[in-house]
Amino acid sequence: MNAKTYVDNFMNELVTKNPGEPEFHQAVREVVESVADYIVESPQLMKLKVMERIVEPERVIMFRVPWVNDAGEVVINKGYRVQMNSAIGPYKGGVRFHASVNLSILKFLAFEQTFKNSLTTLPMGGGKGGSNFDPKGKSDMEVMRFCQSFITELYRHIGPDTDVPAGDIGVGGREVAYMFGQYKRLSNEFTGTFTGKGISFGGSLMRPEATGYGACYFGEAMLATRGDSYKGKKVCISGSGNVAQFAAKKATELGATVMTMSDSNGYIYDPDGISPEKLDYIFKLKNVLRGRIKEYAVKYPTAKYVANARPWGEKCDIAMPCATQNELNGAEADMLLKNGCKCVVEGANMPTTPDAIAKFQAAKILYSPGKASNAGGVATSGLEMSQNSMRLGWSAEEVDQRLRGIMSNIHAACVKYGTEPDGYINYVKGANISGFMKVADAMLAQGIV
Ligand code: NDP
Ligand code: 2IT
Repeated sequence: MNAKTYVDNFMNELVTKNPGEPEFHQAVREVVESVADYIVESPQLMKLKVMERIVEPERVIMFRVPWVNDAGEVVINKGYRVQMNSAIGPYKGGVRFHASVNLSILKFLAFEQTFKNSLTTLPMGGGKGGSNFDPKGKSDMEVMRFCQSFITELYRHIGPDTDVPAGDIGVGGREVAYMFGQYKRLSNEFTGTFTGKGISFGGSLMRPEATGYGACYFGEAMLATRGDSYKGKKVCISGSGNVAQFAAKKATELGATVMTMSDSNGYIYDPDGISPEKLDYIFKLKNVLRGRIKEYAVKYPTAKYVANARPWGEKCDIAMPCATQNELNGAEADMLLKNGCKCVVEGANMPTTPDAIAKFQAAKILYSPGKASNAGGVATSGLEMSQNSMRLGWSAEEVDQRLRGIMSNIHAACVKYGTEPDGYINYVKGANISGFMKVADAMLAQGIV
């Protein structure tokens, strides 16, 4: 069978078996297209149906999350944990609280996580969980009660050697702490079952910074293949949450100027660049005041706020989508290319649509998929697990050194498996093949499970 026929047959069957899950289909198609050549040449992978098994979650837990809001009303949300693949380690991956959360989104994220975790070289399987709970505008006590109810069901399915959740959209230090507190109470154990914990109770230094910093380390490695760097570059960032904030901080430290940040209502563009002082304000605005990005343009009137728009029409050398899936489409890719963008580094998971990726690759600009360039977050979660197991903590410098080493190794793996005959590095192919090989190898060894 040739690779194209394999992909067509595989995707037809996947879509039939998993109707109404467009994000999951999109994530699977990308990986299957990358590894098809490799699979059709391996009788073992074909016969033992490794890819067919990888796309079927080992287990999906879906549950009711009832809680009481400050007005005394009963609210019911949906809770999920997708335990995708444990071939190379316990399930590992974040928890997302966002109104849009559904099974398709969590399956795509758990699927991506499986290959991302494999790329980190650390022993972690793939998982993802979440709820359609919307933390915006909720009081601390409402968030706490919701987290406690969520864990009252989930605690029986997770554990330090079973499944280790962490943060994602809508889940940061506050939510992880509330979930950890309830988990500890119900399990009567103090173990490293969550990562992204507070420093006073087993969290790793540098975990908050890790995803954004790691993305910039990866971007530096990409630019270095063309004798270039972040220095003197204009960077457009989307999002203003955990990943976006630390991507902006590191990009600035590396000598770039950050021009934009955004949230789901719009974006700000600062013609003078977001200086370190202005970025401090964004950290406070988002993490302490829990405000909206438009307030930046009120505080700094030389900046503009554009409602209901994304930042990709602004001129930049480097684009870092750090908000959510499918937030950069083909028309926006055309605008970035027209404005001279040379490098796209994904901080979010699957932020670039397939047609936009194709445009970047056809133009031969540097483009990295999130599963490679945002892997620093989960890699540092893996380092938090190691520290918890050893019952000691490393210094920030030590964690940062390890993070740099891991990002550099992931980059090298992408170069090894993704370099095309003309020398262009196809990071999508490189990341997918390299991530897949280790998982497939472990699955072949473990029999039909
Ligand atoms: P946060 O909740 O801290 O921030 C999310 C940001 O993205 C906010 O600015 C939010 O705006 C914006 N956003 C969320 N949903 C949408 C949407 N539907 N449309 C437009 N903007 C949106 O999350 P993180 O920074 O942790 O996560 C951002 C991305 O990075 C996600 O794709 C996540 O999966 C990925 N990621 C996160 C890692 C981590 O360690 N946290 C690790 C690897 C990847 P608003 O406030 O309006 O919702
Ligand atoms: O998408 C991701 O890699 C994350 N949200 C981080 C997962 C983790 O376990 O740290």
